[in-house]
Amino acid sequence: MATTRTFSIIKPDATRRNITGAVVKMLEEAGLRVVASKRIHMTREQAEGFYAVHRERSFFGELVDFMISGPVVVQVLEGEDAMQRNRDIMGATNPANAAPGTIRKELAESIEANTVHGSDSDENAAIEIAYFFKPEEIVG
Ligand code: IDP
Ligand code: MG
Repeated sequence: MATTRTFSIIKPDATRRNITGAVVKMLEEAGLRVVASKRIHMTREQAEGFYAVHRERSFFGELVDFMISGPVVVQVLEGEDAMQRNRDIMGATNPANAAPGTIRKELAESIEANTVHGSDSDENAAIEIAYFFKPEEIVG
């Protein structure tokens, strides 16, 4: 299995509760390495562009409002099969359905305020990484 990269966001519910360290600890314990990280407060335009694939979904407006309600931590994660590994440790979108030991089961507040984003394919990971990071910001 190859070493690959994926894109992660620690969402505003986690920065608000001061639990970004707890999230990173779970990512690291799952075998992922943070090779780039920055705390930002997204603009509405940035959040709408990032979630453009969801713009027809009923919750799009609320999702954008939530994602700009506070700072987030955008990250590039590296590891063996990083995209799938990250999705596995994140758990299901709705924390009520997430498996024990996953970030969303242990830490998330709701289906919307669910603590973490993770790319859902290697292709989208590359697109999402490039949306927030210049190549020279990914330092290993
Ligand atoms: P994912 O984050 O597990 O990949 P997606 O279906 O891509 O889930 O949805 C993107 C984000 O939109 C979710 O992480 C969550 O914050 C929000 N979301 C998804 N479904 C709902 C919903 O039914 N109500 C409100 N927010 C939702
Ligand atoms: Mg998704």
